[in-house]
Amino acid sequence: MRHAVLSLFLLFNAVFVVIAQPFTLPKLPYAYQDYAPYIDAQTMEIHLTKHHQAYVNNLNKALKGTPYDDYTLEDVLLNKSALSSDAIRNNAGGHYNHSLFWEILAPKAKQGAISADLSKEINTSFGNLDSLKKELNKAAMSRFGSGWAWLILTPELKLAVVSTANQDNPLMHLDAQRGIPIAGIDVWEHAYYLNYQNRRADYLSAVWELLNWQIISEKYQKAKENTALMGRIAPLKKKKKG
Ligand code: MN3
Repeated sequence: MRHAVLSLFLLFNAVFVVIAQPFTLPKLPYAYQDYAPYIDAQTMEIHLTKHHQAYVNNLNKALKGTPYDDYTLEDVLLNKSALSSDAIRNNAGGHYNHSLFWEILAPKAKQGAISADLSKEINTSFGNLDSLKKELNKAAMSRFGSGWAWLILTPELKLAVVSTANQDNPLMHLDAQRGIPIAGIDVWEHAYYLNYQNRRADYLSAVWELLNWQIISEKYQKAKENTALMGRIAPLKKKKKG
């Protein structure tokens, strides 16, 4: 009997671990060629099946045998000790950031409308959508080297535009404004080099043609309601004056 209980316990744990990890590559919601002409099919395919796949593989490898090997992706990103490993930090960020990026992109015909709620909040925070676009593009253009530009919801429940280096993101313990990502734009050269070479500005204009504001609105709504996650993200400490 004891054996049976123990076996059942081990089986349950094994099943649980399989569900929690390892992480797997998500599927794109549309076919590679559906994002053209804004992002070409080859870039989409390489970006997903080579770059993103590598983050997934290396994340699973980096977590194996660590205390974090049954953590959810958010738990890893919020854990300062886990992120002290560059391999975990870079690849957990890479997996999270790209998964979000694929979700918010859609071909024109499949894009949904922005919600009244998010639209109102954008007007309050930035003036209008065009001003938000300018600010996000500025964050993306001024990111030296590789990184991301983000629209986030801060712990004060305000919208903000931030930028992070490499595969960092605003959920992490950074010495910067933190928040739940609502939208993110990948400004690594691998995201645009085949079609746009060094022309990051042209690529950014193209990305704006692919943003699915219905999904971004849903992400805004979910972030607002996710008080558990928000409670784990500390507000940015004000720098002492003087
Ligand atoms: Mn990328």
